[in-house]
Amino acid sequence: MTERTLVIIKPDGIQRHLAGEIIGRFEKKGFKLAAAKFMQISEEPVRQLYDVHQGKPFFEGLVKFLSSAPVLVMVWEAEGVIDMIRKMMGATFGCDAEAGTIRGDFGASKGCNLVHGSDSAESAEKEIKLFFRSDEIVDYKLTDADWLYGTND
Ligand code: DAT
Ligand code: MG
Repeated sequence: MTERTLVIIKPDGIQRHLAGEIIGRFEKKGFKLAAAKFMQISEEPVRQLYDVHQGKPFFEGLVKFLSSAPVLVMVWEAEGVIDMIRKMMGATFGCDAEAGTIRGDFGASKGCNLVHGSDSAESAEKEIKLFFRSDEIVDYKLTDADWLYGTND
């Protein structure tokens, strides 16, 4: 089933010039970019994005970090995209993440981990709504979709 997921290239990803690298991985995998905004997020939407972590010791630091500098917020679309992007991101901390993943290849930190990706269909729906109106999500067809999904027979 076609899914959409929210991806954020976090402040460290932008400051370390890794936005193109991260987007390139998703493009080459064949995912469809459906929406994008370059912005500095204020604290309130960050609190909502991470509301499941409210009260944890790292929560306030996380809110400060995400709202401290510009980020690139995107919606990516594909069959099974939510789990595939989580796999491509790697484990939460760069120091634990497998080589070959975004966090494993480019990060060693426990705080700055380059990228956010929704962890379930429910989270994706909630998170996309925090940043995009439905008319900001672009509906179009990738011309190579049949080749990507093997439906070209
Ligand atoms: P993920 O980003 O892999 O979905 P998460 O949802 O568990 O991870 O946590 C959200 C963010 O909070 C994560 O990207 C980095 C930060 N974080 C999580 N656990 C932490 C911890 N124990 N110490 C410091 N920061 C943490
Ligand atoms: Mg998470």
